[in-house]
Amino acid sequence: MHSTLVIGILAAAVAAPLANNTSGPYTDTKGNVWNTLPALSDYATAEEFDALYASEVFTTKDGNRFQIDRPWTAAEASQYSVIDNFLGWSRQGSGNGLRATVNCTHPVDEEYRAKFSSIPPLRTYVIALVELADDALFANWGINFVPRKGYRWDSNDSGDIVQLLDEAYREGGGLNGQDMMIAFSADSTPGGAIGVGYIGLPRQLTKWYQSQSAQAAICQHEAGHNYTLQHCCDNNCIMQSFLDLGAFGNFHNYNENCSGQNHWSTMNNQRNRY
Ligand SMILES: [Ca+2]
Ligand SMILES: [Ca+2]
Ligand SMILES: [Ca+2]
Ligand SMILES: [Ca+2]
Ligand SMILES: [Zn+2]
Ligand SMILES: [Zn+2]
Repeated sequence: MHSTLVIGILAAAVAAPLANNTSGPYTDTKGNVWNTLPALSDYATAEEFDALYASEVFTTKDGNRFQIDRPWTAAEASQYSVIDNFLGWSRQGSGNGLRATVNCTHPVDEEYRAKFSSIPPLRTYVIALVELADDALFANWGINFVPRKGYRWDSNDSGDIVQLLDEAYREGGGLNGQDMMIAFSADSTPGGAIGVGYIGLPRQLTKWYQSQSAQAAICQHEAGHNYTLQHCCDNNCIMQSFLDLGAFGNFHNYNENCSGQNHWSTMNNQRNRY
């Protein structure tokens, strides 16, 4: 089968009223209520933050569940900026003869659009980013993300990352008849989170962060959440609570304690979800 990748010209947002505009306050699994999400910058060390929140699942007022994908510490930033230059990205494989095409819509906010001189290079960048993100999904489980539509969306500059996710969904016209929303934002986000994806829903948002390959890794991690994965403690798995570029493309394949999941087999079971 052969098909041409087409992503539409960024259309103006459709003024269609959609639900899901009630991100917070958030509750955690212990029943605590959070008016603002905990931020790495409020803690002395990443270890302290991770011990409290790496495996926590938060719930919006709508009942949508998510986890906090924290930004890098300064030490991690220097470590991973070195790794970034040496990664091989092409893992496209056979998909084991299976195909699960996931057509995608891509709301892009004004700060992200401003990184580019015009729409064509933005479009090329987003398509390449999403195509990197799905390589391991396709090779292992036949999940093929296909960028189909782009949308202009203007992000509220004071929104937290979950509010950005919901705003992108609302102002980007929801799923636009596609299977999944993969949104992009370069807004300054209180708390510094780098991405978010609802657990078990086809909605995710990747922040402008570090490099195109780093953003592809964020997008892949959020896709894991969309396919019901939760954070793990395997230091070679992309589903850790912070971005590990060395783990790009890897999903652990055994029953792991922090997540309570086998990420590889969960993905395998969920491959036709969307
Ligand atoms: Ca690909
Ligand atoms: Ca693809
Ligand atoms: Ca904005
Ligand atoms: Ca807006
Ligand atoms: Zn996460
Ligand atoms: Zn894992």
